[in-house]
Amino acid sequence: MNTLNTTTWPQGFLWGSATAAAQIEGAAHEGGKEDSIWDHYARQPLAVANGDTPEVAVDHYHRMNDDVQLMKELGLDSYRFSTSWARVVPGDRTPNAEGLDFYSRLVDSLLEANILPWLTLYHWDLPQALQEKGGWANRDTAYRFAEYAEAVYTALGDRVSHWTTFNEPLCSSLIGHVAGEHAPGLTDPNLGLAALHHQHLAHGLAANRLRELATARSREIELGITLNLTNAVPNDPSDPIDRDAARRIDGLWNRMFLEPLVLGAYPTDVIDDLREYNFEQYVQEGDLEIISAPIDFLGVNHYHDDNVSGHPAPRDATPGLRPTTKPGRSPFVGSEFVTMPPRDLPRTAMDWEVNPSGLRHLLVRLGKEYPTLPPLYVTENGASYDDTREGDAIDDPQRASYIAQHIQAVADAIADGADVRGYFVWSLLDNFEWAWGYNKRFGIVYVDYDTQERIPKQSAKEYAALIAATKAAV
Ligand code: IFM
Repeated sequence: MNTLNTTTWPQGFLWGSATAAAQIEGAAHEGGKEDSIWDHYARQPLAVANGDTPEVAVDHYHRMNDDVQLMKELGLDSYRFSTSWARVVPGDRTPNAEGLDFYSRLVDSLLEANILPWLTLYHWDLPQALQEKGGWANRDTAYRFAEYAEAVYTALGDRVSHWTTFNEPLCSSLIGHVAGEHAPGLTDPNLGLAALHHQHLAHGLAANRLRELATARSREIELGITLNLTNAVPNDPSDPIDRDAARRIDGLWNRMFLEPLVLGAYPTDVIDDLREYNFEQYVQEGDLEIISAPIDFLGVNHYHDDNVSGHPAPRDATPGLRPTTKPGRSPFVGSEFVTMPPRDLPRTAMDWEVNPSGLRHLLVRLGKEYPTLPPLYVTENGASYDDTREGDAIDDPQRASYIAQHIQAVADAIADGADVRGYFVWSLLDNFEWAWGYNKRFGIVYVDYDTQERIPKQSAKEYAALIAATKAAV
């Protein structure tokens, strides 16, 4: 990492790391917390690899102060974490003071360590009690989300300036409700599309509510959302079937999320692709105005591009880019059969291609295609590899190199004119990787799941050295 040009970084560029409540906290039924959809889903047979659950995770709930100390030692400017709705408002009842107190102590601890708290309100863990009332397919959940946002703001708004409404709504809508590979594990395109629109609405309602609350208290607030955006690359650019499949994936995965937020409209080609589902039935008058409430930043999560073909995959094809616990299911809506044959690139333990130029391309093209976009932050980027522990050292040269190459790609994007203001590595700690359970390690800090011991990996040390070098260069 030290070979990176440390002088290209804009003043105030934020170096951070990210986690999410359900992936690290544990204490799933402690301190007043009740089931989230992930607690419930993980208990279903075959839902999660090895039958793993978020019940204990990496016990961050009890080790929070030590984890903040680790962040301080790494020299992080900012820590991106999420609050658990099921901890803050368990069972869809009234706010839980003990749950809010945990986040209040976390925020105090971060500020004490001079680390900017970067708070995400929804990283996929809906209270199960709300799922039982229809979850995201029920429009009412959007209004409940704004109430939850207000409860968190009331407790933390005096100290937290950076607020993200949603993390990767693509996953919590289509992957959870169409592919069935994430909680709530449903496989109904109609529910997925309803969830997609209701999550957008929830974003807009919460953004407006947070802005009003901050204004009434004369507080500065930075508001945004994080999307997982991709470059959909036609497998054979000369093949019109592959090109159209790439258009559909770009439409469904990128533009259906970006455009209502940024342009106040859904992309017409995708609405047309979805005509058999009558997507517009979910959109009421005034919704798009709410959804396109101004934001101050866009968080971009990017790990790999998507190589898209409109032709059926060969029977023996390498599994696709999503967990394959339920082969045959797909996060696509529509009748096309879209596959992702591997390109000739190195791959991570997730079988995701390593292609840093994709990140550069994405960051640059976002600014060009959407000139009204606010500043960008890379709110997640990182890699899973099968780490092995040799005594007290974890050498993870592949992850260290992945991170270094992607940080270089961010520097190159900035040089090409992209307005990128920060980079958050995913993840601070090894953790519960959703349907993959504890099988996939993304942390720059190793966690021994038997003892909960934390050991910074080589990648953590190199990331810390890079942060220190960029600061020294200013
Ligand atoms: O672990 C996830 C995270 O919760 C959301 N973005 C992708 C990461 C790696 O799969």
